[in-house]
Amino acid sequence: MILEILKYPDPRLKEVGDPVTQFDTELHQLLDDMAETMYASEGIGLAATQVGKKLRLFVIDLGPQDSQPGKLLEFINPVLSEPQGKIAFEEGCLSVPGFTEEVNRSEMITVTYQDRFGNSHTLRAQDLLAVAIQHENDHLDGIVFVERLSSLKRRMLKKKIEKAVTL
Ligand code: QAP
Ligand code: CO
Repeated sequence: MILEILKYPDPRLKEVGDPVTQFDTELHQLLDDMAETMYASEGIGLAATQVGKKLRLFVIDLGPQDSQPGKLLEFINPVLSEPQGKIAFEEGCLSVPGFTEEVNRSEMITVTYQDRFGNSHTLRAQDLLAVAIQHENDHLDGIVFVERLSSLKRRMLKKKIEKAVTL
């Protein structure tokens, strides 16, 4: 089932997600629906916050990467650590459609997370995957990339978004 994606500045995008405690069929249905919703919108990442679920989980599929097919990744209760390096990346967001802006992130991070069955994993990620994980993890803390911009860029982007909304 395709879910409705909340659009910035919906106040529900500011809610902080609760840890997932039940690794049941309801959780699996939500993960499946989020993947379907992400693919239907041609996104590469979607967090539960963006579909109005106050839970700490997100899905990512970067699409085909150096002649490898795309792979769906599911992250539940992620915890980020060991940031290394810096990268400026032109980010977009399914909750801010039609707008992109360069955001500063760590180039490399370690993420410890659970899969849909509750098993724990650790992954060292870099470049686009590291950026995607940081972007989606922000959603779980109620942060949209717009809030990560310098004050000047943030003011300009917010103005552009307001203008587009009221058209
Ligand atoms: C987050 O972003 C992300 O404006 C996922 O019109 C951002 O899926 C991960 C999208 C940067 C890694 C790097 C945006 C689709 C999708 C739009 C997305 C749009 C249509 C964004
Ligand atoms: Co986003």
